[in-house]
Amino acid sequence: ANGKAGTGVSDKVSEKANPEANEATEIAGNIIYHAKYSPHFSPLKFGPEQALYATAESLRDRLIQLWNETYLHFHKVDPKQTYYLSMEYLQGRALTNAIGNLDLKGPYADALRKLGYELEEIAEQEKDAALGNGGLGRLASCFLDSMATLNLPAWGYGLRYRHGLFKQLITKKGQEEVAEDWLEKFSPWEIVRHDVVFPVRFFGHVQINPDGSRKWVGGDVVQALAYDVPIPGFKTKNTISLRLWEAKARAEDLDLFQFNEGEYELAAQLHSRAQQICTVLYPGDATENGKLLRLKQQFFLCSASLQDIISRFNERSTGEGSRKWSEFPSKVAVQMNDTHPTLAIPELMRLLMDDNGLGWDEAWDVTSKTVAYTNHTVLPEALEKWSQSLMWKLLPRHMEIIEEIDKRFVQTIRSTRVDLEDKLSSLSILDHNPQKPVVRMANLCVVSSHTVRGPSFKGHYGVLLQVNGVAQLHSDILKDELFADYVSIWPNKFQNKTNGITPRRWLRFCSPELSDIITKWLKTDKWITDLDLLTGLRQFADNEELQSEWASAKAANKQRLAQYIERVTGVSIDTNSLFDIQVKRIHEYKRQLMNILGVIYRFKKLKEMKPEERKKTTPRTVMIGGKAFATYTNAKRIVKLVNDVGDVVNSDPEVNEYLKVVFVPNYNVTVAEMLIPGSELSQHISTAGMEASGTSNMKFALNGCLIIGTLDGANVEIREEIGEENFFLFGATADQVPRLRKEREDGLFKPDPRFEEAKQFAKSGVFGTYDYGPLLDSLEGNTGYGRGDYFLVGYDFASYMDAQAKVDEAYKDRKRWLEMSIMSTAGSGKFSSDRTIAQYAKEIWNIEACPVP
Ligand code: GPQ
Repeated sequence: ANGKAGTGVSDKVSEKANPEANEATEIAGNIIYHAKYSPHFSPLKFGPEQALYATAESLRDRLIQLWNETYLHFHKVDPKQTYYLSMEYLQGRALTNAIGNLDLKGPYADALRKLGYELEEIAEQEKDAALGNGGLGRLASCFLDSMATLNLPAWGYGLRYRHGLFKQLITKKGQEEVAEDWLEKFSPWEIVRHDVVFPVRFFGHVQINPDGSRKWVGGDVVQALAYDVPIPGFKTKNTISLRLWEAKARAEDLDLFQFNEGEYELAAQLHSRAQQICTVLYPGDATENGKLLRLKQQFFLCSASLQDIISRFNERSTGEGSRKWSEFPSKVAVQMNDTHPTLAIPELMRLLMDDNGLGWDEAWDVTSKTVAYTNHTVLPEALEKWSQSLMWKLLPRHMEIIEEIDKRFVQTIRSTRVDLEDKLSSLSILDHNPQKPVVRMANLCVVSSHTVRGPSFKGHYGVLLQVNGVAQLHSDILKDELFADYVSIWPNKFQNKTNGITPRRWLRFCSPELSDIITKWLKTDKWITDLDLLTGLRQFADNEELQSEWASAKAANKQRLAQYIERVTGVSIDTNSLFDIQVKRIHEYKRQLMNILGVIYRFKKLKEMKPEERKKTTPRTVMIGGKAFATYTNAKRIVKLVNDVGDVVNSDPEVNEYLKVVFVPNYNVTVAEMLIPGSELSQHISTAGMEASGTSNMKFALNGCLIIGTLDGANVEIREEIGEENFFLFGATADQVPRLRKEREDGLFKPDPRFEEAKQFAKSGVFGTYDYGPLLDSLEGNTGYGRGDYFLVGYDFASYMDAQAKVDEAYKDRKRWLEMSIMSTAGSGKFSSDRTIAQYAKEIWNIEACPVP
């Protein structure tokens, strides 16, 4: 297909003149036009990369058109609109998604063929936009797809990081991190808005005016410049925007005098300070604490986005004075994706009071009716706390406002709830611990987002319950534990919104084979936007014809995956073996260590078997992938261990027919799109109560992959939907965990002998010279959490191994396995992000669809 690579652009212009201009010819002409006139590359070459950029630009033309229509329509109708604030978006690639959502796959494939290329080959040239760390960022991206598809008046706001999540290299040392460079050439999808610029201040001080009003002045001011990434909905005109802010210094910030004196660095110091803000994605995932730069990033996102939101409100508003501002919550909903954008609260208060003259009560009323907060974790170390002194330095006016919010809250509780007096030290926003006074961001969110029981007429807010968790179990834990005392103050403030995933990217586009079979058997493709229709497959789950089609789609996806694995790791895997996958960020609570210990035990047993015994076992290929935070030592040791085990197992001629172990490097959205369709078993094995939801579990189930898992996060609901007979369950339940931790710590139970055997074998040196002692000792000794085996690997290992044995047995009965696989897909309808977003729209935001005619 590369035949024409290397030839010049002008050779193909004649195609444009083809009189029989069908859609494909027109598109081909368009692509050529961009290759020729968008001056990114020299015109002499039209290789796959040039073809990618030109193809993307031809699509961007359409997206801009649709985006303009959508924006004008929203402007005219002026509905209430949602603004999703997130520090992370894991968009992945955009080409296949845009072509699919615009329903242009056929014409684009034909057009590219005319130019000598296959669409898939061109799509593979694209780099992932990885402006996020893991589940939270990918969730935001799935949400955007659903908001557009449901025609909702909604926007995403984020930061345009110059470098996204690091690239993971696997070397002899284990994981190494390399800076990622998605903007190396440029991104063909973004549109810079030179007219959308807002000033954002840092540091400085608060000035008190003669009338008593306050103003934040001085310090550094940087410009926030908007870049819009169009987000097309599936088969709808509605195309919304992901607005990413970039930080820029002003021209006058360059000190020409100093520059002329030869003091180049001093002269440009404001420029370089501004530039730092969006240089890298903060590589934290749930457990890492922030620094000054991270706080700057958070405030930068909040301030720019709110100024933009307010200016749009002003543009569209017809009211005047305070009446106008009281209408703000009926036009604007701000959703905070975890506490990272919490500064939106004091910033909105500041903008309303200091820039628009509202009094405290008015500003508070507007703010608390506007913001809502989603919690994504109960891990205590992941609940953001900012040092008060850092906050006073960087954001003095915001600290005044936060103090006032806190003071009023504490006063109200003191005067109305004497019973909570002794709880106030943990309920208040400011923690005055003399060692380390901090601001507790989750508390700020909960106190500030009110339960609103306003009049429920069209265009106004109804009964809005404004703090939510991301799966039923997680939301219950929030209510019963983390936020229990707040529940006693505001019983109705808390609710659940179980996460979801977009069925476009995660089934329709990543597995066209399986999608076509589903459409054939359901006799409609409406399931793509109405995922509950998948239940229609249940009646055919034991139909042999469907099963055989299902099996061949799976086989094709396994084949494709095997080729990929061989290409990136050099390991050749048996496509008849059970493909067993665990991919997610590496974290002790996610228990990749339990997975690999199970593999080690399996390896040991296989070694001990006689050849004819081995033949009776179920051959497996275990794939593990994921990134470890750069300074998270135990996570990096786990990566190293998996790789070392793989090296030994895969080169063992006695065993490698029955077991292969592969570490899949650089796990990201695109790799997931390859792995998930080819999976047969996936592992979601976190310690119960610790994984807020999980979302890859939903993707695997949707693709007919069986789950081995604990009763944690969304696993609970997946099992409910697909049936317990189709789910390999094991492990302690969330309510047992505290007691078991105590017992484990006190040495009150003896771990399963298989656990001890696996651990000893791992320590014995069979897997190389690296010292795994400290890692394995975390399963008994001191983990830094101060208690041994905090994640209960030792406790759950026994039931885990038993469940794995059931998996081996089940896989031998191919017919039954296929039936379970079909039942998994059939029961996955609930986990569409369309369902999740429809619930947010109705129960939190009170917004309605606004389809472009
Ligand atoms: N999650 Cl707090 C992240 O990916 N990053 C974070 O910083 C926090 C949470 C995840 C969480 O661990 C998963 O269980 C969820 O499925 C996911 O957010 C989306 O809600």
